[in-house]
Amino acid sequence: MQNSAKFIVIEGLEGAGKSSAVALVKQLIENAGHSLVTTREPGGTPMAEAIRDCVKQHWVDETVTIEAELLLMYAARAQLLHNVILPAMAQGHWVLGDRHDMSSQAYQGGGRGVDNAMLKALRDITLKNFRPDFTLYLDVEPSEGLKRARGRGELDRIEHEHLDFFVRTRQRYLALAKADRHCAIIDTMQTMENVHQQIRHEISLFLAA
Ligand code: Z5A
Repeated sequence: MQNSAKFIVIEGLEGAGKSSAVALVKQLIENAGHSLVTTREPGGTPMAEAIRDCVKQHWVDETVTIEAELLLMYAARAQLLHNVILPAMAQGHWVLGDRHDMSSQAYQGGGRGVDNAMLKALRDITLKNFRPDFTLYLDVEPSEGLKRARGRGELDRIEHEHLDFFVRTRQRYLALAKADRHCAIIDTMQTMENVHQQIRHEISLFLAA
């Protein structure tokens, strides 16, 4: 029997509404009769969660280099892919990811200015030909996203970046999302109810395809 397990990813800036989108998509996929494993990046295995803490925390008297941040993101992704995502899919479970490789393309590529050749090399080493079957990119204006994220409490190291960083990250996200025929863009500068309605529509199209 053909294994039709799918990998779906939710992407977007902080405050885009990924957390509630993950909960909604999980419900829709499970209602369609598929068993589902959810993941988050960086994170999702004991080692990858330790990397998550490492990249998000503030380091006093030490600059976190762009290279270190980049390599840590891919180290965490390798752990998650080989220990969770691929084994789950091999058993027929669908996987829903809160962030994946598009985050590195957008944050490290767009935000930090890492060049495409380096990103491609790391992606080739880490993922080979593995790609999401479907991505929902939740678009938010950076100032609004940060306002929502701030409303939730203390900001982590990356969230402390200047607005410009998030503007570049969003530009890269939009360029990637528009170029990817397996990606739908959801405008989240509207009520949560409308956002969820659009998500339902996109997932129903994906399930029917
Ligand atoms: N990162 C990276 O640089 N490179 C990589 O390769 C990867 C990640 C994988 C991970 O942090 C950090 O690592 C992230 C990117 C970087 N850094 N930053 N900055 P994370 O996983 O904790 O990600 P996050 O984006 O910071 O999570 P978040 O702030 O929780 O975002 P969210 O899940 O999209 O937000 P939310 O919790 O769903 O919503 C935030 C609030 O807004 C909440 O109170 C909602 O009720 C509210 N909200 C959401 N939507 C709406 C609408 N439509 N209207 C009004 N209010 C809303």
